Amino acid sequence: MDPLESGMRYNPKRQDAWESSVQFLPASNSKDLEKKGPGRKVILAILVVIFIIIALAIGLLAWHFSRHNVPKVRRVYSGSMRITNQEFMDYYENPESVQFKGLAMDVLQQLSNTYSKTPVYKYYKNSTVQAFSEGGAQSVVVYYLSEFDVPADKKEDLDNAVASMSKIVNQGQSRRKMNNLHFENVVSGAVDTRMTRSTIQDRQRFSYHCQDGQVITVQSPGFPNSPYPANSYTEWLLRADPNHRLKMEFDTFNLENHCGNDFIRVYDSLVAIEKQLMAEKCGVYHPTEPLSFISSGNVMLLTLVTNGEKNFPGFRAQVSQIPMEISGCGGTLSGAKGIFATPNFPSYYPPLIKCNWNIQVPEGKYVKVQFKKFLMSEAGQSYTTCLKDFVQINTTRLCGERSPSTVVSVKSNKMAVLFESDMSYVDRGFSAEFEAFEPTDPCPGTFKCQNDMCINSALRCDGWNDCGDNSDERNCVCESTQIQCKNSLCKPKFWQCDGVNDCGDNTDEENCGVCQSAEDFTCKNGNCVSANKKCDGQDDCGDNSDEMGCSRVAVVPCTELSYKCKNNQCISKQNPECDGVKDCEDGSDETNCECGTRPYKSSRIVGGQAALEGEWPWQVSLHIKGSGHVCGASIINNRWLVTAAHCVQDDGGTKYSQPQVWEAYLGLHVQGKMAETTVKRNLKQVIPHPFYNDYTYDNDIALMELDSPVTLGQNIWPICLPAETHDFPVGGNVWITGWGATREGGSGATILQKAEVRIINQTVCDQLMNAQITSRMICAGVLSGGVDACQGDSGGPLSASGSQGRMFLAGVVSWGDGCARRNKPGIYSRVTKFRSWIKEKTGV
Ligand code: 4AZ
Repeated sequence: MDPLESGMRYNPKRQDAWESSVQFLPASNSKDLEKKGPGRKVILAILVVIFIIIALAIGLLAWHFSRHNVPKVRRVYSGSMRITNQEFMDYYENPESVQFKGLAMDVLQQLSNTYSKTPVYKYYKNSTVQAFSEGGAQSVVVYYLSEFDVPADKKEDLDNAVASMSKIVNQGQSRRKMNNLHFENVVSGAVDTRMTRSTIQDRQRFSYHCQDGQVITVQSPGFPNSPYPANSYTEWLLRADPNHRLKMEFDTFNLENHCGNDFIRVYDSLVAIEKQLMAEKCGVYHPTEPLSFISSGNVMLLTLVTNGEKNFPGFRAQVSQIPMEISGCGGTLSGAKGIFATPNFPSYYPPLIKCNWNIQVPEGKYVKVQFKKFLMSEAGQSYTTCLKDFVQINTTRLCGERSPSTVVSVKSNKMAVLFESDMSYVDRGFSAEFEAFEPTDPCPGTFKCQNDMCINSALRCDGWNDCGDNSDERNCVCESTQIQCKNSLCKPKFWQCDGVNDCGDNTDEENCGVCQSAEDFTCKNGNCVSANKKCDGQDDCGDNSDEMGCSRVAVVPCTELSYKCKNNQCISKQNPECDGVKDCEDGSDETNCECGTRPYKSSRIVGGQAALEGEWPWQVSLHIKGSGHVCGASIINNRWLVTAAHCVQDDGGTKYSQPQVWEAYLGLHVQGKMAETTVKRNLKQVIPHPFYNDYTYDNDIALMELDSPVTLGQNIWPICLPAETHDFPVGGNVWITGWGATREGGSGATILQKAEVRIINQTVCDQLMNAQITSRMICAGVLSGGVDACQGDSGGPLSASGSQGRMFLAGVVSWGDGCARRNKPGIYSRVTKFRSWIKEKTGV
């Protein structure tokens, strides 16, 4: 803001006085001026000078006051530096000791002197020494916090001044006095403002020093008996003996999912310095997904910050000291094949580490390395130059996240692999496999991709990018079942017009609408209307499809596509249920939304098909008493399950239709292994759909009522039922889960399995399945084969992610032509078609 301008605005009274003084000016009488000659001119000149002086004074005052009106903000900076002319004493670990206080006072004095040499000193309030640690030979590291009250518009100047503290300290020291402390390695910067929130009421600090063989447990306040407190800041200062590192391993981690609210941070320091932040975490980590951190030296800081919203169970971690020499960091690798990984993989590598692997394969062969997992992401990293954490082979640098098809080869039998991490942010690193290959035949019996990967030859030209660089799909002659993309790729015909750009150049999604003109919009009912009629508030199509998905949610006539609110008004938003936005006037689209969320989501690291425990908390295993698992089912509230009608049809001797023959296992992960959270229930009633057709599998859905309600929780939780008008778009990704056969004719899985498939176009599916698909069915699968539901999965959920990751029950596993065959998708009962029947029978 311009200070003068604001001065005028803020001092209207002065302005009035100014105007009145102008009226008294004798110069207003021009005749007088003429008569008296030069004498009057002098007076006039004096008056003008006075006028200017007063104007300047007022302006200056106004500016002064306006400066004081700029609100001040509190800025907290953290820093650490090495004092190279002090020897560390154990007393320095105790802030109550005389020695600590003495050295702290000297540090603060000198710190204040240092700030006094900067233009930001006028904003300086005070500093506090947080801790000391060993700094190597004859030196001590000091960790401190400095507070400033700075006008909001000067914040950046202050940030810059503090960030360049090392320069200021060095300049100051060239003129240092004999008994001054000598500072080096200054690291400083602003503290994250969430950690200095004014709402924080509860501050706690714990300090531990790990001894050899000792394991220290750190846990969030109240753990495990109560959730962590609201509006709190807790820090754990952790130390190890010199020449050791700290390892912190979380065995429980359950925080709010939104890091803006509650989060932990791990620092490679004893004070919260951004430049030495190793990681920030929130949400839930599954016990099988290891979360552990290793420091670069003998200190580590853990902080927990919470706000006033929702408090979760919290965390527990074990802290121990490990030798500085860390295992798995580099070395010589020889032989024809072998594996290696970053230290602490699959958990986080330490900061400031450098590992060199020297690979040597038999003479005459060449060597290649395939990175099966590669996670090296960090804020501020450029993925072309990779200057922060990286892997280097010859001149090739790799960083960021890379696909498992990343292969690097050298034309030699020797390869040097270097891995380096910098002082901030750590990730999980890589696991890699090296292998020798014949220079003349790099992929014996298999297909060689351009990126040097070798893949099964049968995967060539199958429409799938198996190499990762598409080289297995180039130069193919398309089969009659495939379409030729403009870019020369071949893709299965069934992928045409499914809403997914499979070709990469959109060939498969062109000319999909029935309307000829490019200016026309193709309605869902096949009508053509002018494209500019879309979202004009009028139902031009006749089925409202031109008014769906518009940014403005409108009340529209009720059709098959519009969502019906409880007050019978229909709105134009697609899938508005439980999306966090109140779209209906009566708010009914956001009621009964305690569903479809899950504590664990599949992470980047746990691969494979086995689900995580608790990842699908609505999945049920239905057992016939005495004979084990038969079908799957889904929890829709604390009393009701949805399954397939074909699971509950009497069959010879077994009365599957009778509730007493069944037992339902809720919260089960491994067949035959009841966990603490698993609940077994008998059934009160079984209600198959009245129109279930045993021959066509039409209306293949049934309801089951438990004999008593279950307590809902982390591992037992309902899935959301979609509204009748909910749209599961073709090409959309959905999940199937179950303990069914892992291949056609095979036996069932012990651990709950999961697989991702796509919704398939209804017409295409009907063609593929010999015209057996009714509107009560929905098809999903992977048309190249290999992924599908199978025997034993029946009755289980087809889960589709809605907005905000909430899961909706799109289908119930029903039938198929074998399992996982090419061009034979899985067929599911379309739950939207049964929404009112479910409501009628269960009230859900
Ligand atoms: C079954 O027999 C079954 N491929 C379930 C699903 C599928 C096939 C068979 C779909 O329960």
